[in-house]
Amino acid sequence: MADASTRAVDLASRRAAALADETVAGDRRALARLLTAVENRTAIGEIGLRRLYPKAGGAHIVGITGPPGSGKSTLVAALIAELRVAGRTVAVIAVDPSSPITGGALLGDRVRMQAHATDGDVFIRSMAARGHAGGLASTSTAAAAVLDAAGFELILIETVGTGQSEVEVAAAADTTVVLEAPEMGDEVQAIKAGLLEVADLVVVNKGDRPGAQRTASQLRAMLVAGAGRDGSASDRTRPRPKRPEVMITTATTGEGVPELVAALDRHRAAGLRAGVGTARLARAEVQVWAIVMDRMRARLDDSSLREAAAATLGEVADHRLDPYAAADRLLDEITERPVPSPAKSPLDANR
Ligand SMILES: Nc1nc2c(ncn2[C@@H]2O[C@H](COP(=O)(O)OP(=O)(O)OP(=O)(O)O)[C@@H](O)[C@H]2O)c(=O)[nH]1
Ligand SMILES: [Mg+2]
Repeated sequence: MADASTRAVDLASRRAAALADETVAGDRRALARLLTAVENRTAIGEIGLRRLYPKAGGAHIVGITGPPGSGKSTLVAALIAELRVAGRTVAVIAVDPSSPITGGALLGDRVRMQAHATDGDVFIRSMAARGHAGGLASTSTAAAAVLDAAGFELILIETVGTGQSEVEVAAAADTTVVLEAPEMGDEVQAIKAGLLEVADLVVVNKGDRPGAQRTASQLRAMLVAGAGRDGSASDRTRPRPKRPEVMITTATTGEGVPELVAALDRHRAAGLRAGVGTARLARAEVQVWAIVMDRMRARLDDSSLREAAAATLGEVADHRLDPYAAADRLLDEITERPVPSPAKSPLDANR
C-alpha cells in the first residue's frame, strides 16, 4: 500500500518535472498540458508549478477587464499585433470568454495576419470560470506564473468585469486596464464604480463611435473628484490608491494602441522602481490563502479526520459545543496531523 502510494508520488514527480523542464525549454505542448494540470489542481500541476516558481517573476502581468462587448478581445488582438511588431512575446489567458469560438477565431485571424504569428511567441489560452468559485483569481495567477516561467514577457488576462471574482482576477495583475465603451447605457454606469476601483489605466475603446471623447471626459472628472465608488462611509474614508490615466483606443483599427503599450510600459517601470509591488503582494496573498483553504479542507476530508470532524459538528448541532470552540478544536487537530502528500489528490496520469 505504502509502496503503491510512494510509486504514485514518484511517477507524478517525474512527469511534473519533465513537463516543467520542457515548458521552460519552449515546448508549447508541455506548456498546455501543465496549464491543464494547474487549472485542474492536480498533483502534477502542483509539483510542476513548484518547480517552475523560482523561474517566474520576470513577466509583466496585465489584467484587462470591462463590461461585456466593450472590445476586450479585440483590444487584446490589437495589443498582440503591436507587441509582436516590437518583437515581444505575449501570452493571453481569456477567462470564461462568453463566445469562445468567435473570440478565438477573431484572435486567430488577427494573429495570423502577423508575420511571426506561428513562431510560438504568442500563446492563447482559455480558462473556464465555472467550477472555480472563489478560486478563479488563484487559478489564473498560477497559470500566469507558468506562462511567466515559460518566458513570455507580457501576460494579458482578459476577464469580463461583471462579478467580484472576475474583478479580483484583473486586480491580481501588475497593471489593471479597465475598458469602457461609449454609450453603453445605465447598466454599465452601475458597475463602473467597482471596476474603476481596480484600474491602473482606464481605456475608452470604440474611439470611432460618437461620444467617446465625452465618455473619457466624464471618467476623468469622476476620477479627479475621487468618485467611482459606491459612496459608502468606509469607501469615502479610504484613500484612493490609484489615479489612473484615461486613454482612448479604437481596437478595430489599432488607433491608440501604441500609446496604450507605452502607458503599460510606464506603469510597469514605475512599479519596478517602487520595489516589490503591492500587486505582487496581492497576488501572493490570493495564491497562498487559496492553498491554505484547499489544504485545510483536504485534511478535514482526510479519512483520519473525517469522523472527528463529523463528531465535532454533531456536538455543535446539539449545542454541547459552541461553533468557535469547534473551529479551534478542528484547527488544532489539523495542525497535529502530518501534511498529506500531493499525490493523494487525484492523479492526472492520463493527461
Ligand atoms: N466600432 C468599433 N467596434 C469595436 C471596437 N472594438 C471592438 N469592437 C466590436 O465590438 C464587439 C465586441 O468586441 P469584443 O472584442 O468581442 O468585446 P469583449 O469585450 O471581448 O466582449 P466579451 O468577451 O463578450 O465580454 C465586436 O463586434 C467588435 O468588432 C472599436 O474600437 N470600434
Ligand atoms: Mg472577449
